[in-house]
Amino acid sequence: PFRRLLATRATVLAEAARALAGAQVVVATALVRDAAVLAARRTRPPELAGLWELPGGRVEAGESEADAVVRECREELGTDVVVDARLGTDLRIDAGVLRVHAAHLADGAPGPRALEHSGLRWVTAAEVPGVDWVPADRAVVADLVDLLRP
Ligand code: 523
Repeated sequence: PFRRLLATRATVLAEAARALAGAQVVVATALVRDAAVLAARRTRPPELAGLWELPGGRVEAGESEADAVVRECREELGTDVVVDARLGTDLRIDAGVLRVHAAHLADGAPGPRALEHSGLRWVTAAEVPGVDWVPADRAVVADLVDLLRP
């Protein structure tokens, strides 16, 4: 019991330290076009390779979450997006916390291309639950379905 108490305290302290340090925020983009959302197939790390994600990445120092969404979509998809509303709640991931933002293509922006992924697909509300999502993104499936339903 004493060892368990110590272990519990260590966990609590570690969580408090992370919160004080400010957890790393990773943004993900629910890019919507014609009632479908863009899913992108990851190439790394090995445990996530082949699984589908909402594209995004780490927010950099001094950058807003919306700025990070726009930058990541340029880097990974070669296109310009306009950021809409937050989707779902904070999702705990190993890297910190994942926050999903809905977005749409900017006027006249080209269609997304897989510059860093091994594939892209547009997924309808009916198809969203059946996609082989990375674990964190699976938690927003219900929110994605709501977002895509008229
Ligand atoms: N996720 C995740 N879902 C999701 C994204 C964009 C990211 O679970 N939709 C996780 C995967 C990684 C971490 O968040 O563990 C960082 O995402 P990554 O690798 O796409 O972010 P980068 O490219 O900014 O990070 P670097 O690895 O530093 O290049």
